[in-house]
Amino acid sequence: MNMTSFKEIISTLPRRKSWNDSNDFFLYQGFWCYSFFIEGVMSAQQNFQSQPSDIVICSAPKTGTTWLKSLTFAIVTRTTFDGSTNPLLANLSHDCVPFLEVDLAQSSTNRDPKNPLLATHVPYSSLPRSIIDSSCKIVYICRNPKDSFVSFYHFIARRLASKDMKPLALEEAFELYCQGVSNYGPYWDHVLGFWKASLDRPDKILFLKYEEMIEDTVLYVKKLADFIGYPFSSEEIKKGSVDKIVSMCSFENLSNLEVNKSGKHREGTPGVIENKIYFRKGKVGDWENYLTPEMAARLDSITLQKLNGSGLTL
Ligand code: PAP
Repeated sequence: MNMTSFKEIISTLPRRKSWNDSNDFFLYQGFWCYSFFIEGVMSAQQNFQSQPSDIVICSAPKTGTTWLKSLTFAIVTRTTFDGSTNPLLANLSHDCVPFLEVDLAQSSTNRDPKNPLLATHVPYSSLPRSIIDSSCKIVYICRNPKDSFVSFYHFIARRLASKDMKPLALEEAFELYCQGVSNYGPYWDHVLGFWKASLDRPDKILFLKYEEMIEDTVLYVKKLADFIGYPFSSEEIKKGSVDKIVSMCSFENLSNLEVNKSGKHREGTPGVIENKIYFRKGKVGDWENYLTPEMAARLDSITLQKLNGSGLTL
């Protein structure tokens, strides 16, 4: 199938207003998404061939993707670059890790053969078959829905502000989020898909939580390195290699790099984004500054109900 057929299929899908007025969300295979990304997902589902050495970083938007990409990239490149030459110091981490539904949608080989990493926001059940079937590894990160919502709302607001546009009111976006209408949402379905798969296939999928990683980043960087097959030797641990990666990838360090203060991601394309928009506060619990107690209670109760019986808490 080609792009025209994808567009035709998308035009028949259920459609809702998104969080900004310019692009609608479409419901594809049970998740809401912008048409541009759905085209990429359809194409990747048709074409993408995974390699056994691939490491696929999966997440719903605004759950810690930028950070997880940085940490994973730093782990796999630690013997190639030293602390002053790592590409993460001169590039946004999104520019170091190809994005499945954009960069690899047309061709699986549109990537540096030395870099085993790729990333996607696609839900587990819609991943290209070869990712599910091959022996590649998947690393998933999730985050408390209240912080994730607030982070996403600000991301959209800042993006639109750079085009002199305004987002929906916070209350309206919140209503849509609670109904499951968010980019790649419903959020709970996204998390549960990977959670259940990680229980079924613990050797294939590492399931991480943003809050736990903030709490003990050193521990999780070691776990991550072990899981993806790049374990730290005791020599490296003694030399402080883990701590160096943790501090290089910290919010403070990355957000203060010149490239992340003034650079642009996908410059020259309609999807151009200022790098600084990917860095806001990097804190746990910032929702308290934006959600009323009633909103928080409503989201908590939806989360409890959706995750009921799964063994997962968020
Ligand atoms: P994406 O899905 O568009 O890639 P993602 O990186 O998942 O976005 O989410 C952005 C959030 O991660 C922001 O959270 P906030 O709005 O609550 O502040 C951003 O600040 C946070 N973030 C970015 N880099 C880091 C980092 N190095 N450490 C911790 N949090 C980070």
